[in-house]
Amino acid sequence: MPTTARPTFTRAALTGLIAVVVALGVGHLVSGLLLLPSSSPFLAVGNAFIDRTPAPVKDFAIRTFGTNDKLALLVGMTVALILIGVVIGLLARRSVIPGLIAVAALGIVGILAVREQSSGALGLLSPVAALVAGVGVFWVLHRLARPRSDAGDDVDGGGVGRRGFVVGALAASVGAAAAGAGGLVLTRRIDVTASRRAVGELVPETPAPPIPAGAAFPESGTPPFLTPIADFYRIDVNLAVPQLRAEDATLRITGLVNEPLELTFDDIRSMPLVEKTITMTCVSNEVGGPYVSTTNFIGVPLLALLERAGIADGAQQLVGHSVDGFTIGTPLDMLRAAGDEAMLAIGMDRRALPPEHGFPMRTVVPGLYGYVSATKWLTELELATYDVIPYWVERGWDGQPPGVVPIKISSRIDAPKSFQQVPGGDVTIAGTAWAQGRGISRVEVRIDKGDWQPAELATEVNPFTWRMFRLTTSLPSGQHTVACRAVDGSGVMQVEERLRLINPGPVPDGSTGWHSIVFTVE
Ligand SMILES: Nc1nc2c(c(=O)[nH]1)N[C@H]1C(S)=C(S)[C@@H](COP(=O)(O)O)O[C@H]1N2
Ligand SMILES: [Mo]
Repeated sequence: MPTTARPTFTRAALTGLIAVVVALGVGHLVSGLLLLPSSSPFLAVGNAFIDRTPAPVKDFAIRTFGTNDKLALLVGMTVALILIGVVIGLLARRSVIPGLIAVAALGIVGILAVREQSSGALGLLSPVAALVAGVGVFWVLHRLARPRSDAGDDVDGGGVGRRGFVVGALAASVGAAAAGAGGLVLTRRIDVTASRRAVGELVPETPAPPIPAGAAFPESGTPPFLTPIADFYRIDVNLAVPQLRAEDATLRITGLVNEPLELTFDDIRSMPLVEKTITMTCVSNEVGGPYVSTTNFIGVPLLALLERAGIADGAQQLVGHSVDGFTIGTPLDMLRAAGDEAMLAIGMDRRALPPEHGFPMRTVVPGLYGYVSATKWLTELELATYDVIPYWVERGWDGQPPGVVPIKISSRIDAPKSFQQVPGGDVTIAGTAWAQGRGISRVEVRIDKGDWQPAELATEVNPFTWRMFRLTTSLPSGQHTVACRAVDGSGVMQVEERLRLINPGPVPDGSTGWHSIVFTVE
């Protein structure tokens, strides 16, 4: 009686859904037991997805969700997996076979993602365990879900009756939740917070000069000169922050060098440390966007370190490798141009780097966008020719001559905010400008159709940092449009032409255009 042997719609859907959830939970648990968080199939599939997202879409996600882009992806993946689970369950109402095949296929996707995202064969145990658990749970629940008539002559299935499915489904769900939670607890075990705390205060031998009082106009609406660490923009391709303990970290200097070098975190920490005030920017920052922040980085000069290994003839770029295999390439001539300013950084604000910003070590080359200079969770510095293609260059962004450009001159109005209503009387227009390496020598503001007027500039800290500006004027009530434009230290004017990153086409070396906003005076 094939019709009576069919599970109900709800039971079929739940069977697929629970099997998928159990698989993910078990995969996460095993990744925790192995102390290999990156082998969790859920995270690996997410990271594999990020790697395949075309740059414009990634850019859209960053712009739309900001630093919550990762949360948005995790939520989206969860919804998609729920739907996939339900569909798998419904596919298997007539026979268990298509369901088993579909769960196994999903498991194989997990295995492939982990193989790509996590190094070493051991990590494959996580998705394999997930596959086995998913298939097993699907098979058992599917049996329990069928009406009794079909299981009547079955020894173990026969006695469970109607409640068998409910009990089985509940047990599996609780098991999945416990496994997932167990995985979270175990991955916490290798959490780097303790390692980071143990680094303690970092004291530079050469401190950065103190920030003068007039370096920012927060009272007029600019950001503070030094960005609070919690507000420092974060951009990377990692769903889960890579966990690398300082005591396990080594930095290898390899490739076209006279003598490869290997240094521990402690080796670097015990070198004379220098501190520098640097403004970092992301190439994905749109006109008026937030991906620019300033901090006191602490570390050692990068070129001097490379010279200890000896840069061999023929080297064209420095390729930074991350613990997860991510790569960034910096043209050697641009690195040399940055001279002593380029750093191997181990701290911000006199504390070890926060995990999100690359703990325990990263590179920072002021004057260059992050994607060509600022490798986080750094494990290796490889001197190479341009035959080595770094992550973003492979995905269509500029990374090799003549493509690598220094950070473009940019300026942004911070106050008033777009569409803000401000009280009548004097109105202060305030903002931020940057052209790292060249500095800012002038910022002009235009109100409505008026002339460009020079704005008051904040005290310059150094040419590698941003510079705040403001202009106070009285305006009649009503709607106004203000625009700003900056001139760099060598007298070059910020480009007027508005080039967004995805429209009309990708601009693989940074947006341009004058920022303008509309606001209302009451
Ligand atoms: N390992 C790793 N390093 C990375 C990235 C990344 O995705 N992975 N992103 C780069 C980009 S695009 C930028 S703009 C900077 C951002 O650094 P922050 O997150 O500390 O601000 O890190 C760079 N270093
Ligand atoms: Mo970036």
